[in-house]
Amino acid sequence: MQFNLEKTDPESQARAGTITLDHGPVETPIFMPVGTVGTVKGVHQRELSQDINPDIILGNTYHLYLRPQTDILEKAGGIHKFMNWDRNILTDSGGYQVYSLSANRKIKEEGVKFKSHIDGSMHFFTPENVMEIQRTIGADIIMAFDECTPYPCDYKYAKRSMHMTHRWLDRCISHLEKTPLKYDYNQTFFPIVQGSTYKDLRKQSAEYIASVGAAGNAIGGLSVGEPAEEMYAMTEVVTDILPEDKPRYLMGVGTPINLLENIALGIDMFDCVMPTRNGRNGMLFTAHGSINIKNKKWEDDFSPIDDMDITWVDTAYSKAYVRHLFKVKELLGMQIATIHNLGFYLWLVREARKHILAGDFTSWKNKMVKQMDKRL
Ligand code: PRF
Repeated sequence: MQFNLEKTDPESQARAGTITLDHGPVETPIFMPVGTVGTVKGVHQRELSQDINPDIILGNTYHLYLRPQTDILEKAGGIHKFMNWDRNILTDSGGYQVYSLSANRKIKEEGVKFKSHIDGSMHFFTPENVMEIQRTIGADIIMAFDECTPYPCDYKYAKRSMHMTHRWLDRCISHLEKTPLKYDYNQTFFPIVQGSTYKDLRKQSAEYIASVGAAGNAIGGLSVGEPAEEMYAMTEVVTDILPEDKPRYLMGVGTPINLLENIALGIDMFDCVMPTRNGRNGMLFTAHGSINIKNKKWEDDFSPIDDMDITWVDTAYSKAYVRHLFKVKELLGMQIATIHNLGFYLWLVREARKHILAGDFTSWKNKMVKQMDKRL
């Protein structure tokens, strides 16, 4: 993997760059659509590649390990072939899903014992087996196995957990060195900063993570219920320390406004279920604020869902029609909302990139934040 930093905004820490991976270049800042179980829910690969057009999408180790299971992915020749996606993929390690989804999980130094949310079966994740699973899934970027602390989290727990995440990181790295690649392309490993909402812990964690010299670095444990201002304060502490010449990935973030504020603090990569999940619930994001398409006020509004016409669905369908689809629970409503929202998120990060390159990111960002902070 190579990272070429093209420009930094004069008035903020925002950066534009290009990450080069074996399944093509990734222009940053980037938003990665979430494809948890090997599908970006509700979108065909053709629509994803042609209409939404991301350079990279995300998959989840936890989910893929449970279903279809790693032996099937290995027989398929890896996740790209299995799901017919020939651009880049990043897999999260399960270090978040295991805490948020599974029941009866027991976290120990050795690893995490957990009960599947599907059938109640027992499983054990360790830094070592999670690296092997990610080798078999075959994503281009693979993540360290970490513990994502909840919010709020007491200082003592956050500190102990952070140190364990650091020890797990050492185990991930030494095991990866012994685990050969399964397919004919490279995999790049990203470690994850933790430390909850404590500045001193975040600083310590960022220094530790920077010291391992990985090709890219991630920030976890944020957007777990803390106020946005607290998230931004933590991002700032960490981006100040993480190396400038490596991409920085803020995991599981966030709203369109969160994206722009964190880009301003030096983040290059994001992923979040919000555009897809909220879309399936009838929430449409636009440059002028968010719309609850199920609202009665759209019943006879035959104007396009978004006159910006970013993806073809924006002007092909009226608000009244999409509201109707949601009301009668037709699949097409969710599909339209998903394509629209992902199209909007990708547009937003591409615009951010354009404005960083043009040198007027900060004034554009401030205008957009004000504009998007509305419910229509
Ligand atoms: N760790 C991992 N994945 C994550 C997170 C984390 O802390 C988050 C936190 N927002 C989202 N996804 N491994």
